[in-house]
Amino acid sequence: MNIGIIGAPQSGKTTVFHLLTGTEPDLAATHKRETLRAVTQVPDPRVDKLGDMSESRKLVYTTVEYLDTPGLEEGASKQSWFEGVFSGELKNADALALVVRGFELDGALESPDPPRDIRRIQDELIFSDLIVIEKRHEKLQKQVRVKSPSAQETMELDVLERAKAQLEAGKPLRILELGAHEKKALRGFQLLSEKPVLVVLNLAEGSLSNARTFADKLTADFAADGMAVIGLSAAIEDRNRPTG
Ligand SMILES: Nc1nc2c(ncn2[C@@H]2O[C@H](COP(=O)(O)OP(=O)(O)OP(=O)(O)O)[C@@H](O)[C@H]2O)c(=O)[nH]1
Ligand SMILES: [Mg+2]
Repeated sequence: MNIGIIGAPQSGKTTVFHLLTGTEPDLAATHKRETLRAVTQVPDPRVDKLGDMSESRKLVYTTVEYLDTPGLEEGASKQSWFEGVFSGELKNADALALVVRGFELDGALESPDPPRDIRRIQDELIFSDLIVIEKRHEKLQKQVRVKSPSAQETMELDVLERAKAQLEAGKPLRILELGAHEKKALRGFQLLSEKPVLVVLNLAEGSLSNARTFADKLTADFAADGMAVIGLSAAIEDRNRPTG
């Protein structure tokens, strides 16, 4: 299982990454615009038990691979972010953790506004998918003009048109109702707005007692987009995690 951690700059993505993977931050590398990758094993008492019972078989834990990405910035760097991380490496993720800043940060250009940040990132996912879908749609349309389409191509054309309309309306593919065959037709494109999203609302330590309330509010706002929300304070959790 592959999880891509995405979000606006300085939202706490790298802190969440270290928290989830149990890796130590490399202070010299902080804020370098690069992606980090780490694999963790999911402890599973059932696997341990099987291991005790049989010495001959090799038992493996489920592994989860996390990918930490640079923040999305407006302007010139947006293009490289898109090409490098976004459409590139993130494609393989099975799910996305969208980290949003809920804490005040010295020197930040904007005050925290989780719904704004979620919408911004979602719009990027949608925009990125629209480019892919339009390209394929155009190509297929040209093809069926010279040669009558197979049943498979007719179905694909229909799915592409529905996906296109969904994205143009600003809605993620996650919530487009598709049959099993239709889903399969889109799978190869590894579309970003189709991936499940868990919003990680990253709060200041002082707001933690209200984490539930904040998270419930966001859940209500984004349930229609098929997103789930959790509230935490990555900085505190990271400080408190067991070492060694
Ligand atoms: N108060 C508070 N600060 C946090 C929290 N999580 C992260 N920070 C701080 O926010 C800043 C950014 O954290 P990072 O984890 O580097 O954020 P990022 O999203 O990886 O940043 P970029 O990769 O530069 O986009 C650091 O100064 C963190 O100490 C939190 O839960 N509460
Ligand atoms: Mg980072």
